[in-house]
Amino acid sequence: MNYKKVGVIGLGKSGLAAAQLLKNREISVEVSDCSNSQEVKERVEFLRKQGIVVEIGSHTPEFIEDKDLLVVSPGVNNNFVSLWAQKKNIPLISEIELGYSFCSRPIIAITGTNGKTSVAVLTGNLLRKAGKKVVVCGNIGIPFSQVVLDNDYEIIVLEVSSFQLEKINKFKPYISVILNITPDHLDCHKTFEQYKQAKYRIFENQSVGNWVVIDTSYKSQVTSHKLKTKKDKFPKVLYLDRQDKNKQAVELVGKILGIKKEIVENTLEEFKGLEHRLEYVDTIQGVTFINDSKATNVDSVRYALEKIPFSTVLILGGRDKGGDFSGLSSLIEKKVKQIILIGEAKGKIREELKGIKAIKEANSLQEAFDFAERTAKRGDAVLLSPGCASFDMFADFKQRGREFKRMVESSRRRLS
Ligand code: UMA
Repeated sequence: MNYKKVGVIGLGKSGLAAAQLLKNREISVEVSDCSNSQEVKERVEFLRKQGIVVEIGSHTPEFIEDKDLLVVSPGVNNNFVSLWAQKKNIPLISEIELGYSFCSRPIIAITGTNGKTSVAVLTGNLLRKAGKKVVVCGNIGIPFSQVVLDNDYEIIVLEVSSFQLEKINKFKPYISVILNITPDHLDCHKTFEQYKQAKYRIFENQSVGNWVVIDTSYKSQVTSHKLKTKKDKFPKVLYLDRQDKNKQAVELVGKILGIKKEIVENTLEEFKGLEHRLEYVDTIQGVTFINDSKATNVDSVRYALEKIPFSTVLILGGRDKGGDFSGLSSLIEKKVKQIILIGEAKGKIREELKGIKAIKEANSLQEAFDFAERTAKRGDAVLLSPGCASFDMFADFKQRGREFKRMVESSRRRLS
């Protein structure tokens, strides 16, 4: 890497890892975060001890002035920092692009609007069973740059988001997997088309010897990319054409890597699912409680409602990401007996679902839970599948899910 002074924008998990990786590679680095939170201050202290300069409280044009590269955290979007950088001709890259520039191991990169964490975890399990030293990282919670710094792996499974892909340059996985693309993050990407284009970037640098595993409905996208690329340079493509796409994706990755069929089957059989993703919590007095807090977009609520065999009291809402809830109308008619809305998106969702079902608004998750508990009858389910981000009321979807589970637990104690 030929940069003399790099700026890292955002000091969350990925910014912290990026700064440490740069420092470790003896590249001069400074960090800027717009917040003054306690969490940020703790990270600042940690970095300052290593001699890294950090600006907090706001981003300033002076900060970027002397930088020749900016590494932008995935959560930093449509920010004026990009405008300043554009004016000064300073390139911007994402944190996975930074990690990639120091990574010499093969990467299996997995993206998609929904199901990418499950496929990443399953792929990790598969490789582990096949005797490989594997690490599963990225959007799942462990920054790629951290993994590159630790350098303790032979193959990497990387869950990638559109925000990370939007700012790649040379990022080139050995296998790329695109599971599905449905509207999400439209508060940041502005249009669905922009979001899709960011996702397709996962294979733009791949070439002969690499593999693309992609939902068959994106065939035309692959074909047009092939036309742009010289034919002999293009990676091999395998299409996902079954209903159970997540399972098929893992099977195809297993096939590419030459892993025995029995190992693939065992891995799939043993998988118990993920926390916060259609997670069964308890059944109390005949009412089943399901935590699907990881459902942060409309399509994942659709998925949950399709799977759920019960008549459902559904808790929806949080911070809106630009999804259209009216598309859920027919499923809601069939499966939902009561909707309870929480968070900033209450008004918008009420408008989009007007006239469909009984809708109640609650001021907190606790209030929603109490009402759901009173409304649900034996044989029903209470489903937290918000279809929105959590940041208006919680630190993240995990905290939201844990709160829900705590409420179920206290209800269990009260009633038994
Ligand atoms: N910040 C600024 N300027 C801004 C905006 C934010 O300085 O304009 C600062 C904030 O004050 C904060 C930091 O940036 O201190 C937060 O950075 P971040 O939002 O990029 O979060 P990280 O902690 O670095 O976490 C990121 C991913 N977050 C996002 O993509 C929003 C995590 O994915 C990921 O696990 C982590 O890197 C490790 O790779 C989370 C996520 O919500 C789970 N992902 C989205 C999703 O799954 O839908 C894409």
